Amino acid sequence: MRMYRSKLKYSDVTPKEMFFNRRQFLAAAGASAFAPAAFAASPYDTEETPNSFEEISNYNNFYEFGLGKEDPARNAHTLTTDPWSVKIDGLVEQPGDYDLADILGNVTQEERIYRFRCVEAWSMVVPWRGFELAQLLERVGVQPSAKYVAFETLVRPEEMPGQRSAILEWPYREGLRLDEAMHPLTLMATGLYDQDLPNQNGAPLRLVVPWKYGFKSIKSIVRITLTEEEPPTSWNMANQREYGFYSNVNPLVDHPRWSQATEKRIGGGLFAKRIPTPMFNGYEEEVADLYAGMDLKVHF
Ligand SMILES: Nc1nc2c(c(=O)[nH]1)N[C@H]1C(S)=C(S)[C@@H](COP(=O)(O)O)O[C@H]1N2
Ligand SMILES: [Mo]
Repeated sequence: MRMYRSKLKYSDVTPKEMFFNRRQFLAAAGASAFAPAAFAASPYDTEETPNSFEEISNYNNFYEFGLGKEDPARNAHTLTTDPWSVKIDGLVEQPGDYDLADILGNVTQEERIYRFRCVEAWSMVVPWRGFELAQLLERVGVQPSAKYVAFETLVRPEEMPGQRSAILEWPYREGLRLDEAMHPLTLMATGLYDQDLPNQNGAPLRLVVPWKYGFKSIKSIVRITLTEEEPPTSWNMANQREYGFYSNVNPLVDHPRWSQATEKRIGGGLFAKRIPTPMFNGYEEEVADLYAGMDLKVHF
């Protein structure tokens, strides 16, 4: 039994209380002879206080549903997320159209509380529910020549009003190097707090790569392709100078138009102090090795 299915519902308490209760519970459980391992917090959980469900689901970037932060919450109810299937193709042993239920039936989901840092310099802390992307890639079998993973969002202009104009080139695309995709921090999220993802957060299946700027965490995924070459990605295609393929969170490399040294935590109120942005968004210990020997100013 995982935390998100526990009897104490997140909705019963504020996120802060929940977080505190859980830590207390863990401390108590740890002292007993039969500590329920399934309740263990992920070693990857941040200690920072999660944002509320309301904050996470009402302040979004999802250009398929408009440019304003409140547009996705207002517009994304039109998206049909069931049935849903994901085409997995390219350099894989078992390519095919995988039904979402089939994907979820062959992975282990868990809760992960991650920091989330948008390239626009705002941030949140989100309790995701999801599974490690590595589990899915291992299941379909990655061919030895594969070096990258490309992702695509659904194209369905009838349900996605933003796709009726050329804000970006649709589909929204993202990509990771294979070792980044296989990293245990890299999550495919299906929910947040105790429920399925709200449409505006990328239902029914979205990527979460917590050490990279938010735009790498592509939403409502319908295609995953293993490739040999670095795949084209939406924001890099739109503005190569401002958005690199890597887009690792880095307080030392400013965006050409603003500093990345600090961030505004959503929900902090009008007069909240900006907080410093840590290297790799706080996941330096886990991921720095992936970039050993690389000049992070060049490969930004
Ligand atoms: N398909 C798609 N995925 C997307 C986006 C988008 O516009 N379309 N926006 C990205 C950006 S810029 C951010 S910051 C995050 C926002 O995720 P959230 O709304 O769940 O906080 O989604 C990313 N994934
Ligand atoms: Mo973003």
